[in-house]
Amino acid sequence: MNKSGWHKTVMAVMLVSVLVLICGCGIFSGVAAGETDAYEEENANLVVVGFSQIGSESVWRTTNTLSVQKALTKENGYFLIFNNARQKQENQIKALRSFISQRVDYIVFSPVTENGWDTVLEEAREAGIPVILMDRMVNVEDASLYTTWIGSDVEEEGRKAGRWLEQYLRITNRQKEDINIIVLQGTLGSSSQRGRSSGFVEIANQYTNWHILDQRSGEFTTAKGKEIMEQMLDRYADIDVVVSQNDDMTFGAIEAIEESGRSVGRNGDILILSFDAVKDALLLVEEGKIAVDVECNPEQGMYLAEVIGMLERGEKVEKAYVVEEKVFTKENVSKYIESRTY
Ligand code: GZL
Repeated sequence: MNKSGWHKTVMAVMLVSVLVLICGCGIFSGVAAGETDAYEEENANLVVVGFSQIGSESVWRTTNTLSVQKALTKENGYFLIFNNARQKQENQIKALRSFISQRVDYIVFSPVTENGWDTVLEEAREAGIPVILMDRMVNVEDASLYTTWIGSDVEEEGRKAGRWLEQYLRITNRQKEDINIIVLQGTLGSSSQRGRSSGFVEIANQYTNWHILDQRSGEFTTAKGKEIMEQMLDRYADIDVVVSQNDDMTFGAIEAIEESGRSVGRNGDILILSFDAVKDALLLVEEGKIAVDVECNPEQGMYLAEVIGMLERGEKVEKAYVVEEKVFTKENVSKYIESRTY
C-alpha cells in the first residue's frame, strides 16, 4: 500500500476512532445523555413513593386516591408510583415487592384486609424502606413493621351509628319496641368492616330488644349491596333498620327496598344508617331517605405529605394519625352539602 493510501487508511481509522470515542463517551449520544442527565438531575431530588391502593370500588376510594395524587405531585417534590390492586391482596403484595426492588423511598398502602402482611413488610424493613399505612390497618405481631398509620377510628364510627339509633328510638318512644336490624358489611376482614361492626354491636348489645337478624358483605359496592339487600328482603318480612357500612352499598340497598314496595326514612318502613358521607348520600340525608350518615374522611393525601415531610426532616412521627369526622342528619346536613367535593 503506497504512503498516501496508508495515510488515508490511518485518517479513516483515526476518524472512526474519534467517532467511537465521541459516541462512547457520549458526546453524540451526549445530546441524549444531556437529556438523560437533565432528567436524572430534575428527578434526583424527588422523594419516590410507591402507593398500592386497594382499588376503585367506591366514591370514597377514588376520592382517597385523588387526595394522594393531588398531594404527592412532582411540583411538591414527589415521584409517585401508583398501583391499583383491584381488591386483591396478592396484587398488593406484588406491588409492594416491585416497590422494594425499585428501592423507592417510601411505601404507602391501604391493606385490603388485615391479615397476611408480615412477610412482605419484613422484606420492606430489610430493604430499609419505611411503610406508611393509609386508611385500613394490618394485623401484625410486630408493630415496628410499619412506621405510621393515617386513617379513621372506624370502631368509633360504628358506635356513632349505634348511639344515633338509641337516641332516635328514645325520642320517638320506641325504646321498648323490638327492633329488627340487617347489617350490610363492607369487605370481610377489612379493618373498616371489622371496626364498624364491632363498634355498632358494642351499643346494640346493651339492648335486648335490638335484634341483628342477619349480616352479609356487600363488598362496599352498589351492585353487591343491592343484591344482598334483595336477598334480605326476600328472607325477612319485618326489617326496621339497615346498617350499611358505606354509601355505595346504601345506594343499592335503597333501590332494592323501594323496588320491593317498601319505603325508607324516619316515616318509612326501614331506617337507613350509612357510612362515608359522600355528597350524593348527603343529598339523600337532606331528602330524608338516609336517617344518619357517619362521615369517614377520604382526604388523607395532605396528612400523608405532612408525615413524609416530617420523616424527610428526620423528625419523630406518631404511630397513628386519626382524621376528624362528623355525623350528618337531616338537622345539620344542609350547610355541608355545597362544600362537599366528592
Ligand atoms: C373506610 C374505607 C372504606 C370506605 C368504603 O376506611 O376503607 O373502603 O368506607 C371504601 O367506601 O370502599
